[in-house]
Amino acid sequence: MQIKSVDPFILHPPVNADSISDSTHTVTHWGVVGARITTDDGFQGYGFTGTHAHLPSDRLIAACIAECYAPLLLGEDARDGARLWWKLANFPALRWVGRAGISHLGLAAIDIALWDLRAKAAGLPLWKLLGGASKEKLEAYNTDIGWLSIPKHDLVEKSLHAIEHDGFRRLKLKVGHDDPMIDIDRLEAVRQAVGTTITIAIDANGKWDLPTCKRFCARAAGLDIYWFEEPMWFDDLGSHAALARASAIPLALGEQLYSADAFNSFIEAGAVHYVQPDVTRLAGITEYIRVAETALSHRLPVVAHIGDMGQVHVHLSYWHPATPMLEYIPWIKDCFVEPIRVKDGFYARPEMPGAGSTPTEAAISAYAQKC
Ligand code: 0YR
Ligand code: MG
Repeated sequence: MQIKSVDPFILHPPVNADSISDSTHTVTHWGVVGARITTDDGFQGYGFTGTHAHLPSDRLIAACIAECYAPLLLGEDARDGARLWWKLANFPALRWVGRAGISHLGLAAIDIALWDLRAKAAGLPLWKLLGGASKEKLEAYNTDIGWLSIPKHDLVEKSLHAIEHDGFRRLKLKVGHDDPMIDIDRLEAVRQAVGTTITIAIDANGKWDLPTCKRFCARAAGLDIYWFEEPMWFDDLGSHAALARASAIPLALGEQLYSADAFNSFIEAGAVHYVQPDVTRLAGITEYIRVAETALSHRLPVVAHIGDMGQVHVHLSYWHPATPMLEYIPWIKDCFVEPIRVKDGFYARPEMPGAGSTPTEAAISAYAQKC
């Protein structure tokens, strides 16, 4: 399986609504920025990272794939995934300019493509290549009903529809207004409408500070919040450790952490309860596995963040024994040969060989941008 070519691609499919907002940003499209790796025996592996579909920065990732990583991969054996990850992650000139950010997102795309290749060559879905499924059914929790751009009345309607029509039992709502009492009011309305049996998690996308979070958590105490995700600035370990001590609401984070080392710090400090690695940010599946295994060895649940909108993470979640559920945002699924599928609140298990990362010809012709 000698690597013959490494080609970048950029797709910009639209999100489900005209636009959606969380506490930090508004998006109209999702960026699928990836690598296609071809081998001499005719296999093609695809991997990608997820972005806000900002073409200038997407092109930086594509250039990193084509100009920095491709020359290091040509002629290599695609079966040597672990060795190649180390080679790319530790190439001195690249490590000098980026152990996070653009180069890391590019490495994620390449690592996923290499796993996709190996799974296709083995004739197995990724979860099977990794060692088999740890569960019969994987529950989905719905994030797509809870954007900050949705007014309170619609938030209640959408929550009820997701439960009664689509069979979800778990929801996640965005929070993070300048006045946190607006968020309390929205949460109270949803909790009252859905009753006590539905799980409600919340996500501030890093917006607030420690005093705001303490005040918010005291007011939210009766609402049975399943977890509070990214309450404060992503790298602020001390404040998360302090909030974990001050509040009974469990903390979730990880979608902005770039390395196993960063997760280690949060886990060792008792600053995270639900560990949320993301292959699209963590330089791929190889580093994700390190994080998930560390979390399991600390007996913490692993609930991936889905920068890939679930295509790869559904495999990892079916496989990893510490994963009880997976986020659901259905923006880009129809771009893929085997789209993620949720029925009655549970993910269908993918069965095609590969990592679920192969885009369709139709998606490429509809959404491709010039690299
Ligand atoms: C919107 N999921 C998140 C969405 C997501 C973002 O860009 O993808 O809110 O990163 O926090 O839990
Ligand atoms: Mg989040």
